Amino acid sequence: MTVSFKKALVTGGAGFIGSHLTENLVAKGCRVTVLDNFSSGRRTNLTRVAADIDLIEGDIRDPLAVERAAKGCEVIFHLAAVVSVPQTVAQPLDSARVNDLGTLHVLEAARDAGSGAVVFASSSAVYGDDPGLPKRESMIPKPLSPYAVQKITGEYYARVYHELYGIDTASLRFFNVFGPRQDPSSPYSGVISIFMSKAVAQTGPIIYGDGTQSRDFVYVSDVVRAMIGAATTKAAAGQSINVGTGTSIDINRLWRTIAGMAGLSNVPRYDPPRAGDIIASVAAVDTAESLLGFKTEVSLEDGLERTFRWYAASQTTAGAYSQKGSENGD
Ligand code: UD2
Repeated sequence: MTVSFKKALVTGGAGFIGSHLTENLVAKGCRVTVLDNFSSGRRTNLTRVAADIDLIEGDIRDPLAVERAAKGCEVIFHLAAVVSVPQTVAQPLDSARVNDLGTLHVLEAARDAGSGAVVFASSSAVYGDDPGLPKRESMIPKPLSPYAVQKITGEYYARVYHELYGIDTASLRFFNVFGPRQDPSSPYSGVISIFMSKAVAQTGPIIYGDGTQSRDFVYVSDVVRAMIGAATTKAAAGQSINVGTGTSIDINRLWRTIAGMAGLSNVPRYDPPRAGDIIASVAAVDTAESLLGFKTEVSLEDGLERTFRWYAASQTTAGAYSQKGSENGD
């Protein structure tokens, strides 16, 4: 399969999701520029495509770096961000320089370069603790952290750039994304990456609360398909669209499934719930279906199997996923 654009910029292309997107675009014959400051991204994530991409070490806080990276790019995928919620809580101003101003630099660079489309990586965090389920794009955002405020702000800017300047901007609200290369090194890393690293080390995890809280886990290759779909679908312009599966699993069952893959019968340790933890999260998927014709293809079981295999293989190759806390922004 090919894509209708020849040259794309991926900001944050050395990160977990960005590197999968970059590989997929390269495989489709697209010329890709990656802009990353390696604050949480890693060069090794791009090993397989290193010879095929233009890799620029630069920061989205620097408007000239973004402008240079965007030259000639028909499409921009904007994933670079401070991705740690606790980091944005500790440093609201510094994180706003990246997540708010950086996003504006990307949108300006798109305007300057004459890019036709920008796909912005947003988050289900914008829904906050709204008890309504499933989470619908029509719900009023209830951000509970600087991170969520910054994501909804980016969405509003993206929409305004569509309305004022005619760029086909689309914001995708990722639910709980998982897959190979997700970094498990911080306590706030995605729960699947943490459970996987525990399982391959043959130890039990910590479950916060009673483990009945549930999440909508979406496999990274499906997220990549949604991003490419959003870049090439006119109907997505100016819209905010959930990217999830429409189903959820609770944390107890998630651990039992992963433990089963590792042949483990460890009982997890139960600690008090995390402050601000929400009970349930699941995406309404009809907007993605109707606007993008998008449906997830990888089942949770398949995705977990693929992810488990990757963590198991990484453990034997010099700790490929072990990472210093500082690289994760902690
Ligand atoms: C997700 C996002 C976060 C923010 C938030 C908004 C990820 C990785 N995080 O947080 O950035 O957008 O949604 O709602 O996508 N848990 C354990 N043991 C562990 C780790 C986690 O029990 O070792 C629990 C945790 O308390 C929570 C669930 O697992 O109930 C999922 O945790 P998470 O950090 O993967 O994701 P979430 O939904 O809290």
